[in-house]
Amino acid sequence: MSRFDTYFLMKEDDVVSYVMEKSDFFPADAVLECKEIGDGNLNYVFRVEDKSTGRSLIVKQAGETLRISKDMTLSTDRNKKEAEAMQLHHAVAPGLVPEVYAYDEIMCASLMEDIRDCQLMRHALIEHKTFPRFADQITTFMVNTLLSTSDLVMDHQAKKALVVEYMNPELCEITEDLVLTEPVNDVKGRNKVFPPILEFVEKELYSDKPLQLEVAKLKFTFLQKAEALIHGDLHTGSIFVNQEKTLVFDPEFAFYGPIGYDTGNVIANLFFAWGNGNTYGAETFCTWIEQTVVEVIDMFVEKFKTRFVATATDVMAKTDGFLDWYIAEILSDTAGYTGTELLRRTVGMAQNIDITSIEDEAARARIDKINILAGKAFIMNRDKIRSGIDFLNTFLAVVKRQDGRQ
Ligand code: SR1
Ligand code: MG
Repeated sequence: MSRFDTYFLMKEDDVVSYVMEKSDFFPADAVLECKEIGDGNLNYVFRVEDKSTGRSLIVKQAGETLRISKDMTLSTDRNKKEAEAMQLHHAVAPGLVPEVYAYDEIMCASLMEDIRDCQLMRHALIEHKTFPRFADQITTFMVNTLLSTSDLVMDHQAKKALVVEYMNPELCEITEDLVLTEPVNDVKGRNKVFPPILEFVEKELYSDKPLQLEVAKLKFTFLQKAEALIHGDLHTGSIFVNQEKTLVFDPEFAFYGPIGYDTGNVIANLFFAWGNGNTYGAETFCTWIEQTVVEVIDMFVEKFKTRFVATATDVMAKTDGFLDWYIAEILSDTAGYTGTELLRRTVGMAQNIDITSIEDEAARARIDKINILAGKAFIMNRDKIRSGIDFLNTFLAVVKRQDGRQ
């Protein structure tokens, strides 16, 4: 009989006993120290370190209520699918995903590799650090995980089995509400609008009927387009980086959805970092962000084409013109979900510290307005945005217009 035979939410001391009992990662004489280091909205993340050797691992446990709001509950076994998705990603994108050592169905906890030599990308970007290998590595991650789980490559029956296996209704509903409804229609009254821009949000989001129609279409694309096993929450808080490496983790929102949801999240979160850098006059950093936006889109397209030629199996997908049509659809979705992410992190309940850490009221309001207008431009013009430079120019044109008005 062990006290870990029944689920409970662990504290730091519990986690020390837990790893000693449940894993052989540490020797019996290890001097273990545990610290809760999670800063996400959902789960508890513990680093356990052997002080005598410096070896460490991560324990991630799901709580019954969410960290962001005790009123929101989710089933605790949600982390099982996340662990499986990480293992799948680790297999198709080696070197770009931390290793999962084990998943415990009772404690709803996974034990995984601790990436000590990297920094959470959002924190690094707030320090205005640049990462020359990021565009190359994140596009390899996305192309490998997305293309290889799609109907372009997989046997269609095997792919359908994965669609069933990765049904993720609870987590998808969070996205359907928080990202694809509430930014333009605050039905649940949960939005957190920065007070100085309340009137602006009323006019630009809550009263804009054509925008609401386009967001409705993007919501139904998200609900219905089972294109690939997407990460589902690919923002800079789900990525570790250093000068050599990029590692993607936290795929708890993974399900079969539109490829452009992942690519769009990456692009929007680069723009949040730009907003912080621009506010504080970090010019070299902003130039790097701008180049990275262009490179992420263009490298994604190039690698997608190359890997398609090497691995596509569907005979009709090899029809002349099909690949170009398919990529244009992905880019349209990418632009649309870049837009919804820009909107939801600005007015929704789950915001980004890149922006919320801006203390000067006028500076914060300026960036919020830019992100709202850019979000709208990406959504409304998504069928015309077809290259990396189109993504960058869409954003910079809004910055120029908005700054000209002030
Ligand atoms: C209620 S969860 C809020 C947000 O945190 C996660 O990281 C997802 O982005 C989700 O939308
Ligand atoms: Mg997360």
